[in-house]
Amino acid sequence: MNALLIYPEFPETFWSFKHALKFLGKRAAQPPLGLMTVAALLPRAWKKRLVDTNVETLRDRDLAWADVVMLSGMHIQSESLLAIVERCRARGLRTVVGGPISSSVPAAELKANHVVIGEAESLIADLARDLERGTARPVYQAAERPEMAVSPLPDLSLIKMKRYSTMTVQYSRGCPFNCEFCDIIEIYGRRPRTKAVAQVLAELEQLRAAGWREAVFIVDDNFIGNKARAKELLRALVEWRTQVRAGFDFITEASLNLADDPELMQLMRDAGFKSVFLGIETPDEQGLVSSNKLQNTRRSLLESVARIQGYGIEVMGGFILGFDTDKEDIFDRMVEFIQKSGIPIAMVGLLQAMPGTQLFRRLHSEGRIVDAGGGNNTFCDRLNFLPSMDATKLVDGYREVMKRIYNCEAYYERVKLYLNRAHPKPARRAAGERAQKQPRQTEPWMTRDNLRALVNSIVRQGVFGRHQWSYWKFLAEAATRYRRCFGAAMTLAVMGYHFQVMTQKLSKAIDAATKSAQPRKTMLPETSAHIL
Ligand code: B12
Ligand code: SF4
Repeated sequence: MNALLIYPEFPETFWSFKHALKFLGKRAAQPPLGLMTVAALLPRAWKKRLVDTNVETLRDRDLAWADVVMLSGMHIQSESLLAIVERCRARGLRTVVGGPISSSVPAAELKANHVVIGEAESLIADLARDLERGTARPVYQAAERPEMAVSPLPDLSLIKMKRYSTMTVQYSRGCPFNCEFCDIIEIYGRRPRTKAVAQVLAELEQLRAAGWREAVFIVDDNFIGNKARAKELLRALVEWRTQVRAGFDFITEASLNLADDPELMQLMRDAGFKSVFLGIETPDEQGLVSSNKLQNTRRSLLESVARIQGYGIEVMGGFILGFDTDKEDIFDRMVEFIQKSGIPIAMVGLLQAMPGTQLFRRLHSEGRIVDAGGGNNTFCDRLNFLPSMDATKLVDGYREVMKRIYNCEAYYERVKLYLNRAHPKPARRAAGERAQKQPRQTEPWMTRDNLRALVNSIVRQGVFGRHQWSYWKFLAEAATRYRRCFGAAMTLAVMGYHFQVMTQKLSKAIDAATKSAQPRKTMLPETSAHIL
């Protein structure tokens, strides 16, 4: 069999990082790890090719080569995915769709010959056999969530590595918490399943052998879902980094209780973790309680963030507006919190009721669901449910929050606050005191890619940008006050550009949506029953 694996295109969103990636000469942030894993699970005798439409064009001759097309994707990729399925159908080509989208969109709506719900490890052998025999069923649903020990080394040979800014490795799936709006726990479960240390090291070795030296994203739902196992891996990573002298920087996602464990934070720092994405959601305690985000309650969120930053780890934050508990002061409180947090990359989104979640079920039973949503909560101009606050006020308030936090001055203030915490100036020595030998914290930043990004940044932001004065002021400070962490400062300046461009686009999208707004009806219970 000739299997063509296709990854559909993402729309332009805050998460696409499109406007920052241009500076680096990259086409996408990360490769499709799901399809690379599926490819490794398919029979050896099959021939495989992968086309990621985010970095290359899907040509008719690719389709002509294939016996079967296998697609993966998130809910947000549905437009592109459906267009590809349609293109295949027109040629009479068999299609299989899997990935998170199949847990959010009813199988019939995906229009594929076969839909796979769940993780491939436990069902791919049956699917491959049935495809070979021509007896494949319309829907395959994994009966159980597989242990990670059976997850293979992803097939790295299928991707064009240089077109991505970051490579990915998955250590665990699932998260022990129970946030009402979360679909992670519905798709991947609440018991964190981890790979063995040797499996992770083998994946890193594979990347190293292929010449990768840039950042690696550990794409876990919650890297510290099982703290004891995470520490075991981190100790091994510290040792491995020393042995191979590999300059991988790591990025990951974790829960805020990371701040409660100094040993864990120290190990992450030692293992080369440079940033972590945390779901903070809201500065309003009532909102956290009502959405069951209890791990973020009964603490100072600001202090927790600062503690993590103190270990030299940048915090990226996820924030949500639109909880039933939100009052009209939530917008000011959100801006104030984000400014004080020193979180440069703040992903603020409108609450979205993702199909299959506890939130979706509750709102549905209250007759408040409007539609299944588009799978994107950070670049959206409307809600998929009836909120308790007036919907127009909520969307306008969201737009204002984005404009205020991505205003150039406000953004650079946060970057500086973070840099001060993560890279404090060495204390001045008293007269006569001898210098202590400190471990080297700064990595060589001036690689070819980074130099190119710096030049692009100076041209686009400093020469043609709309906020030249703020940019030059920041650049001057980065080169003087923050020269020991100049690389981190300039990387964040480039990221800021993406957020400024996207905020302007968001504002226009909201204007257009407000003008064409129609009265909205809620879904009838029977129309949504299949995705509850
Ligand atoms: C890394 C990551 C990203 C990366 C992009 C990665 C990429 N290139 O695709 C970044 C950070 C950019 C990102 C962004 C977003 N993401 Co994201 N992301 C992830 C994360 C953490 C890991 C993805 C991964 O590599 N997994 C590892 C692989 C091995 O797992 P997998 O893809 O699920 O594949 C397995 C199965 O699904 C199945 N399978 C997959 N494909 C196929 C195909 C076939 C044919 C078969 C048989 C089986 C099969 O088998 C595989 C092996 O078991 C997941 C969470 C997760 N646990 O997966 C969220 C996740 C995929 N993201 C999600 C979301 C919502 C987003 C955003 C829309 C967020 C937002 N609020 O706007 C954005 C959109 C991106 C954009 N450009 O606009 C959701 C998707 C929910 C859904 N139902 O669609 C997830 C599940 C997390 C969540 N609930 O929040 N994301
Ligand atoms: S901590 Fe994050 S991954 Fe875990 S249940 Fe809550 S939202 Fe989901």
